[in-house]
This record gives sequence, C-alpha cells and structure tokens, in this order.
Amino acid sequence: MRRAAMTDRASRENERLPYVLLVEDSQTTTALLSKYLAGSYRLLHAKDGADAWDMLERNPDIELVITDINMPRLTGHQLLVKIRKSDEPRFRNLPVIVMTTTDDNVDRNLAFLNGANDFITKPIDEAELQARVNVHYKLAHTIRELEASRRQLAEQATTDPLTRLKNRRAFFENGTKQMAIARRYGTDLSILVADLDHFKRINDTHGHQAGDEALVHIARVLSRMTRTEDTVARIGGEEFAILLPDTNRLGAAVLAERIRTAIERDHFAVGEQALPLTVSIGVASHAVELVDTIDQLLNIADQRLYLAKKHGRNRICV
Ligand code: GH3
Ligand code: MG
Ligand code: MG
Ligand code: MG
Ligand code: MG
Repeated sequence: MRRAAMTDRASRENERLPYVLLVEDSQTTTALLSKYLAGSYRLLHAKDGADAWDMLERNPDIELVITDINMPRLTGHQLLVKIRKSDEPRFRNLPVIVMTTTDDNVDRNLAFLNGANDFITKPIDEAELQARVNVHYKLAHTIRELEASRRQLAEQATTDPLTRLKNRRAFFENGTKQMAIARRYGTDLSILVADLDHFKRINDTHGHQAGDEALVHIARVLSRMTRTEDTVARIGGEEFAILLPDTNRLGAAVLAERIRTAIERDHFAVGEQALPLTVSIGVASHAVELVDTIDQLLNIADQRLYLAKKHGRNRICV
C-alpha cells in the first residue's frame, strides 16, 4: 500500500520533468546517461539521427537534445543540420549538446559550425554532464520567456485594450504600408471611417459602462463583416477606421452600406432593454483621390463622415 503510494508520487513528479532526447546507438552510454539524468529530466531515447528526427517532429515537448556523432542512417552532424535548417521556430533555439571523443577537435569544430550549443567528451563525467545540461536548459527557458514577453509587448503596443481591435498607431503603420503597396503596384486602397451617432446620449442615459459595451459590440460587428487582410481599428473614442487593401470605391461603398445596415438591425442590449445604435460612415479610395499618404486619405474620409452627420446621420457618404 505504502509502496504503491510512493511510486505514484514518484511518477507524478516525473511527469513534471522536462524531456531530454538522447540520440545514441550504444546501449552502454545510453544506460549511463539515463542514470546520470534521472530525477532531473525525463530521458527519451533515439537509436540514431533518423529516429531522433521523427521523435522531434512528433514531440514538441522535447526541450534539449544530447547527440552522439557516429550513428547509422543519420549522423549527429546531419541531425544537427536538419534541426538548424528547419522552418519550425521551436527548433531554432533548441539546445543541442554533441558528444565527442576526447581528442577529436575536427568533430567538435564541425559541430559548432553546424549550430551545436555545446559538446561533452566521452567518457562522460556525471557532474559535467549535469552542469552542461542544466545551463543550456535554463538558458533556452529564459530565451523562450523573453520571446513571449516581447511578443506580448508588441501586441499591446498595437492593440486597443477595450475592443481588442488594432489601435490608432497600428492603423497608421498598416496604412502606410498598404499605401506604399497600392502606389507601387497600381492597386486600389480604400478606407472607411465610422463614428457612432449620438453616442454621448448612450453614456448619459445608461452610463459609461454601457457605452463601453456598445463599443465592444460595434467592434465585433466590424470584425465579423471584414476579411482577414483588412485592418479594423479603433482610432478614437467612438471612431473606427477600416483599411481595405485592393478594394475600389464601389467595393468599399457596398461594404460601408452593409455595415451600416447590420449595426442598425443588430440589437444591442443593456439589461432587458434593446438600444438603437447607428453609425455614420465616410469612404475614401486611393484610385479616386490620388493622394500620397494615408493621413490625406483619412482626412478625405473624415470630411465625408462629417457630411454624413450633417445630412442626418445613419448614412454613408462616398
Ligand atoms: P455624433 O453623432 O455627432 O457623433 O454625436 P456623438 O454624441 O457620438 O459625438 P460627440 O463627439 O459629441 O461625443 C462622443 C462621445 O463618445 C463623447 C464620449 O462620452 C463618448 N466616448 C468617447 N470615448 C469613449 C469610451 O471609451 N467609452 C465610452 N463609454 N464613451 C466614450
Ligand atoms: Mg556511435
Ligand atoms: Mg463627434
Ligand atoms: Mg459620434
Ligand atoms: Mg467622434
């Protein structure tokens, strides 16, 4: 009973250990390394480079590779080249430690040239093996954390926190790029600017929280009605802009009208109450206006938006 409980705990603890792949055709070395790394890592074994490659492709949890050099089918050098030349991002920083024989600096230098992180010489010293594996495991872990936080920061810098749409800055960044593409290839580029009608009343009557929910609701409608290559952004408090690459004035007008109708029909609810929401939309297209910058195109769309408001709201102006 007691023994069963302990085995259970040991196996649960083992489940949390990181995977290390040992690529080695000698059973003696494999047995030795299993013993040396037990308790700190979960060792997977591949009998040659080809076997290792299969396992790496199938198991994304492998965090470090220790490989022998001379093996049938695919050598350690060839395996290393395959790993470093792969398009898989997870292989880019995968630590690989190569096992060489004491005097063989040709193999050692070739391994480094091929992108090995480290080497260890046979016969393997237990403390040295553990030290080298620990260093590279931790380093790779730190790199992954840094990359994740860099991605997160980049995302935050371009995302509107309330609606999760692109923010004003991302709109101008994408817009500048799309404008350059449109001018170079002679394709069209349209933008829509949508502003909620009498939005102040929603806030005044139902509170700021309801106003925020209405903005999220509008953001969902806009995302739903556009394509992945379009950029939907919140560029002001209750003002949204949509960048439509390779779309002409007619296409943009059709979309604008479809959006206007969808928002008018979609009921936005505050508690039990359905609130009428409408938007006014201004449309501008590069091929018609022949402007040079995204700012100029946005200005024109803004003027049309102003006209749409002036002529009674809940309408588009092209
Ligand atoms: P119009 O039809 O002319 O656009 O009228 P409007 O009331 O929508 O326009 P106005 O520019 O007078 O007011 C915009 C309002 O949008 C003011 C502000 O209370 C509200 N607003 C701006 N940003 C936010 C936000 O982040 N959350 C909420 N809840 N309201 C916002
Ligand atoms: Mg060998
Ligand atoms: Mg306004
Ligand atoms: Mg408004
Ligand atoms: Mg406004």
